[in-house]
Formats: sequence, structure tokens, C-alpha cells
Amino acid sequence: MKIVIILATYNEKENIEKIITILEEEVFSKIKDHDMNILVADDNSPDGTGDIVRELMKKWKNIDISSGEKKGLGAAYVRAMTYAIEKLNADIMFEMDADLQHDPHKVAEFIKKIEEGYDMVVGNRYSDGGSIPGNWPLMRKIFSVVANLFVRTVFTKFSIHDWTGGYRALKKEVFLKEKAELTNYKGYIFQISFLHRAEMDGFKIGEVPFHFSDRTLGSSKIAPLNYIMDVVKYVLFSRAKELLFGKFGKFLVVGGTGLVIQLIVYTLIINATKLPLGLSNLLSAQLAIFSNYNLNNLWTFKNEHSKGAILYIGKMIIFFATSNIGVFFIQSGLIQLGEILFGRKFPLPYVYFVLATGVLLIYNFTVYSKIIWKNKK
Ligand SMILES: Nc1nc2c(ncn2[C@@H]2O[C@H](COP(=O)(O)OP(=O)(O)OP(=O)(O)O)[C@@H](O)[C@H]2O)c(=O)[nH]1
Ligand SMILES: [Mg+2]
Repeated sequence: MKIVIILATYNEKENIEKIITILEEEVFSKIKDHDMNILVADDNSPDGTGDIVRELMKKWKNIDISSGEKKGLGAAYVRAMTYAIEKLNADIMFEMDADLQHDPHKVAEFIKKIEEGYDMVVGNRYSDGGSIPGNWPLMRKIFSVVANLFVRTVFTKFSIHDWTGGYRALKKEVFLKEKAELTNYKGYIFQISFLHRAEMDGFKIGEVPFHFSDRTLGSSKIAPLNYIMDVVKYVLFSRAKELLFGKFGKFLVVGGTGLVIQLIVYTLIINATKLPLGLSNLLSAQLAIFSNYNLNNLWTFKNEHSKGAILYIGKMIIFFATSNIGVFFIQSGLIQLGEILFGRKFPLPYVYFVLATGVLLIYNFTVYSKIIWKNKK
């Protein structure tokens, strides 16, 4: 495979020759099965980093440079990855800092993960032996750990530990799929959103633990404190959007129509008969369940829905059974409990209905997405 290590640089004249020499002499020499290359993504560094690279290109033929205006780390990577694919025919690309904080000796481990079938492999500083510099100021340590915990919690993706780091390897397919959406993001948000989108699109994500060493030469370009609010905003906003416009939003709309159907039938039954409220609810739910099943099949989970009459009926039976567990034990049970305790004077039947339905909703989404329309990917 053709592998291109992209080194992002902005004023890294003290580091660039060191990192390139280590890669060429100590790392690439041990990797026999792949065509190893370096692409420096330099934003016309005023300190002359680009000129040093052009000198080194004379010594080693597997080095190239992608220069451009400074528009931030994310933009530099998008430009360089596009170049790596279009001009260098890259199959696999690495993101790597040029300041030696990303131990180049770990490259082979990333490649191994890709060979095992992972689409994107992220360096992990937070578990399994990975670490952050012990001499970082306390605030930076806290920011680093808390930011990643925050992202993992909001995205409810605990299996990925390091969302903000920039030591990664990925197949070109991952970049081509996500490229269009990546151009607007800066700094840590670029790294977070790239990984988040890849994960949501079903790419297989792997991790390689590594020790993130402290920068010894040159100066930091990323100011963590400036990014805190941006990260918080981005993560919360993108997650809210995902929930509202994704499956959960559609699921709520379908559930809403079901609820209206159920409420109408429930009203008819409790006004026309003396049946217990719990039973009235159970009966009225059946029509709603039928409607919900079909709407979810056609809309909410349309990518997961299986075609064919047998599967349709089979799944419907499971859907009726699982839905009725909730409708029976949770919704009707709570409504009946209300009637026993407080009677059925108006508007009590509706108060019970609303409260019991709220509890049911949480139960239902969990069951539907984990059992009935489970994504096979
Ligand atoms: N091309 C390009 N590279 C950048 C830009 N900003 C940062 N970089 C490079 O990206 C890498 C990471 O930036 P750093 O400033 O080291 O960020 P950091 O590692 O979080 O901070 P330190 O621990 O202080 O080094 C370095 O190799 C930088 O030279 C940019 O706008 N354009
Ligand atoms: Mg650095």
C-alpha cells in the first residue's frame, strides 16, 4: 500500500529535519511491505520551514510538500490529504505533528491496525498505557482530560478515548467520504468532527496508545483555553442536531402520531364504556402500535428495514410483543395504578396517560433501536 505521512508545520524549522530524518532512517527502514512517503503540509511558514523541506527533498525522493496560505490546521490537512490522494495516489494517510510529540516509532503499530481491518486509527493518550506530559501545567492537563471525557459523554461513545489528538492514520476512503464537511473546522474541532463523522458513517475505528511527549523545540501554535468554548459549543450543537434530525427525531414524530391515534381511541373507550382505564389503554394502544410499526419501517429506520412479506410480518410480531410489554407493564400498569389510587374523575385519566407515556417513550426507543431495527453494520 502507498502510505503518506502528513506532517503539519507552521514555523517548525527546529524540528522538521529531525522528524524527517527519524522517519526515513529509523522508521521506514523497518517497514518492508509498504511504500512509505512523507508529505509536509506547510502554511508558508515565515521561518523558512518550507525551504528546509525542499532541501531534504533532494536527499530523499519520497518527500513532497504541499504549501498554502495559513487557514488553520484543519484546512492544511484537508489540502494536504487531497494532494496525497490526487497527486501521490495515497491509500493510507497519517496525521502527525512535526514537533516530535507524536512518537514516529509508533507508525508501524498504526499500520498493523489498518491491516487488521480498521478504517481509521487514532493515537490514544488516555488509556492502555497512553499518557500526556507529566510536566504540563495543571490547567492544561485538566483541560485535556476533561475535554475528552466531555466529548465521550456527550457523544455517548466511550470506546474512543482520545477525540482531540492529532496522531492518526486513515484509509483514503474515510477522507473522501468526509472531506466536504471538514473544511469549516479549526483546531481541535477539526479532529473531533472528523472522528465523529467517520464513526457515525460506520467506519471502523481503532486505537494505538502512545505517550504524548512535551514539545522541546519551537513554540506552541494551539492555545487550549481559546478553544474550550468552541469545543463545548460544537460538541453540544452537533449532538443535538444528530438527535433531533436523526433517528430519534423521526422516532418522536412517529411516536407522536401514534399517541394521537391512541388518545382518540382511549377517549372513545373510556367515555363509552366502564372498562378499567388500564384495559382501555391497552386496547387503544394496538392501533397505535400498528401505525407506528409501519411508519418506522418506512421512515425512521428505512435503511435498516428488511424487505419481504415474511420478514415484515415476523418483525411486526416482535414489534407488537415488545411494544406491548411496555404498554402493558409500564403504560397501562401506571394508568391502572393511578385509577386505583386516585379514581377516574376528569382530567385524571389524561394525567395518568401523559405521565405513563413519558416513561414508556424512553423504554421504547431503547428497545426499538437495540432489537428491532438494529443496524447491521
Ligand atoms: N500547516 C499548519 N500547521 C499547523 C498550524 N497550526 C499548527 N500547526 C502544526 O500542527 C502541529 C500541532 O501544533 P502545536 O502547536 O504543536 O499544538 P500542540 O501540540 O497542541 O501544542 P504543544 O504541546 O505546545 O506543542 C505542529 O506540527 C504545528 O506546526 C497551521 O495553521 N497550519
Ligand atoms: Mg505540539
